[in-house]
Amino acid sequence: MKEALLCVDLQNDFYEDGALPVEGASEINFQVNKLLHSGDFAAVTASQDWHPPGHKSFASSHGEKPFTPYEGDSEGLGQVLWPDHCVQNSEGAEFHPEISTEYFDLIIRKGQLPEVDSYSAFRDNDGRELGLAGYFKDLVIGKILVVGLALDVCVFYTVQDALKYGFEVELIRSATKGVEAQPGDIAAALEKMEDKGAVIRE
Ligand code: VGL
Ligand code: ZN
Repeated sequence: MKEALLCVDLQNDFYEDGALPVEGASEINFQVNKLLHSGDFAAVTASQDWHPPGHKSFASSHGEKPFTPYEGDSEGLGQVLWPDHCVQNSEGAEFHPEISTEYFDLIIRKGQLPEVDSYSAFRDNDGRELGLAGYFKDLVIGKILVVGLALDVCVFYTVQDALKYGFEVELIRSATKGVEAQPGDIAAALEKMEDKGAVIRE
């Protein structure tokens, strides 16, 4: 079976000095690069969170503090408001300088609509396809190895969508870290992904 690697949101803003920092994020770079250098994959893909300034998922757009709960699901937004992050063309939106991005065959930029968020690399929160599933199907990819940030947000939604589209999914635990916006988010995300059929590999 042909395998693909999918690197979720390995961008400066999700690393320790970024706007929406994930604790220990830089510790995954070694594992991610090992996979990138392996030559094991029929396709190497990456998602890049890519918001216009004033995006509706930003707390600042509502005059609220970051991590305020937000009842915006019907508008394709998540459950909390985020600090401004991954603004298009900003340094925070760039891939981390340690990541071997020269191996990326395809980069999907998501979260570009001002009023809709996109946690999954496959589709916006309101269901609009971003093209990744078709790309994998065309290449007859059967299994996707997922790595990246953040485990309990974009990785979580990406893995569930990959399963929904019928791919086998392996999450590489040593190559992902979570934000834990609410305590227990990481454990809950891992359990749910496993329940739905993802293999969690060390
Ligand atoms: C992400 C929150 C907001 C992520 C993106 O990449 O996990 N989290 N935007
Ligand atoms: Zn975002």
